[in-house]
Amino acid sequence: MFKKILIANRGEIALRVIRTCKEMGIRTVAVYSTADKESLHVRFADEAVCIGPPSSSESYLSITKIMAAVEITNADAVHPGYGFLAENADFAEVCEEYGVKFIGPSAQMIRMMGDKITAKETMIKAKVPVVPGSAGQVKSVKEGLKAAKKIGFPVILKATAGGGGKGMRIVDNEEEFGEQLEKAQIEAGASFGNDAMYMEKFVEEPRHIEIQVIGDQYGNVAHLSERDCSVQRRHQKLVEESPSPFMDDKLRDKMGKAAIKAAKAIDYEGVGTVEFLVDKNRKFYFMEMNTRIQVEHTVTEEVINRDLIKEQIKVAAGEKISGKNYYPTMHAIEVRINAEDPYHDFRPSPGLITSFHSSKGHGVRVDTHAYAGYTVPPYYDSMIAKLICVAETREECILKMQRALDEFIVEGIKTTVPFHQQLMKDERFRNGDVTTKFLEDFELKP
Ligand code: MV4
Repeated sequence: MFKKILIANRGEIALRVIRTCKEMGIRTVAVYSTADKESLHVRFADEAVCIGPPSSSESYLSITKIMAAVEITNADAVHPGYGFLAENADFAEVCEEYGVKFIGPSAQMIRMMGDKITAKETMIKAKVPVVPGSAGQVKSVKEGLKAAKKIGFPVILKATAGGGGKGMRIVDNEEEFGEQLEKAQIEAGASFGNDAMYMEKFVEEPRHIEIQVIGDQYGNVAHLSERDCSVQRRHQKLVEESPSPFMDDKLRDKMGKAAIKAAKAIDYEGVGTVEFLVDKNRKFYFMEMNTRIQVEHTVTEEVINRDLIKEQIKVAAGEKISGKNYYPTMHAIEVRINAEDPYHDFRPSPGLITSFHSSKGHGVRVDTHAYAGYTVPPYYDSMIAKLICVAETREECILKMQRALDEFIVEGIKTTVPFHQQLMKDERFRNGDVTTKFLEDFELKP
C-alpha cells in the first residue's frame, strides 16, 4: 500500500480524499494556491505545499509545480481528484516516468477516451451501442452533407477533442449544414487546438444515465450500477441520483454489461464512468467515458454502501477486485450547492461566508470544504458543498432532501439552495419525468 499520497486538487474533493487516506493509515500532502491557504484541505492534510498564485494555470494545472511538490515531499502516489489534471494524459505520463503512481488509468487509456472519435471507434469494435453517425471524422462540407442526409436531420456535430458539451452544434437541415460545420470547426480549433469533428443523429430529449465501473490491474471489471444526471443546465449537472427513476432490472443489466464491455475494451484500470444517452424507447447509446472519479460518486457510495475512494486507492495499489457487480439497496439524491445566484442566470457569487450551517440528521451527508468565515475565491469552480440524502424510496428521499435544504443556511453569498427547494416541489421532477431538456422549461419563481 502507498505510504504518502499527494492530492493534486482543492476544495471538497481534496478533503474527501484526505479523509479516506486517514482511515487507511496513508499520509497526505495537500497542494494549494495562495488563494486557498485558509482552505480545510490544507489544514487537514499531514503536509501542505504552496504551489503558486491563484491562477489555475500557475498552480493546480501546473505539472511542473505539482511534480516539484511530489519531489520535495517524497509522495509515492498522486490522487488527481476531478477537473484540473484528472484527465490529462501528459500528467499521467509524467507520473509514470517519474515512478510515482497516478491514481487512475494509464496515460494511454486516458488518451483513447479523450479523443472522442477514437473512443467511439473502440466502442463500435467492442459492440457497445453507439449513436448512428459518421464513420470517423467529417472532413468536408460535401462529404458531411452526404452523410447527414443518409443519417437524417437533425444531426449533431461534435469535436473529437471536446466532451461535456463543449464544441457541439445541432444542425436541423441541409441549408444550415455548411455554415454550422465551419463555425464548429473554428470554435473547436480555438478551444482545443484540434478542429476535427464527427457527426451523429441527434437524439431528442434524451436522459443522461451513466454507469459506474471499476477495473483492477488484472483485467477484472465490475459495474456499480447507474446514476441519473439528466437535471443539467448548460452541461453543468445540478442534481444526480441513484437508482435512476427510469431504470428497471432488465435495462440495468443490459447497460451494466455494455459498460463492462466498454471498460474491458481498453483494459481499464481504476474507477471510471461510462456515460450513455437513453431515449424514450429505452434504447441506449455510448456517449463518452470519464476516466476519473466524478463529483457525483457519492450518490453511488450511499446506495451501495462502499467508499469509492478507498476502492480506487486499493486497485491503484494493485489489489484485486472481487469482480461482482453492486446494486442499489437504497435511494440517494445529491444536489450541488454552488456559490451562484439562481435568480440572476446562475452568475457566480464568490465572497465571505458570514454564517454556515449545514444540514444534519439521519440519512443526510454533506461534503464540503466551506465553513463560517471562509471566503469563496472567484478563481475556481463555484461548487461549495454537495448535499446527499439517502432513504429507502425516492419519495422519502425527496422529503428528506426538502427537510435538509430547509436547514442548510449560508449567509454572505448567494447559493443554489433556493433553486433546489423549488425543484424538489416540481411535479415533473417528483414524477421522475426528467430529460436533459427539463431545465430549459423550468422557471424559478421569485
Ligand atoms: C448528444 C445529444 C443528442 N444526440 N448526442 C452533451 C454533452 C456531451 N457529452 C454530449 N451531449 C449530448 N450529445 C446525440 N447524438 C444531446 C446531448 C446533450 C446532453 C447530454 C447529456 C446531458 C445534457 C445534455 C444537454 C444537451 C445536449
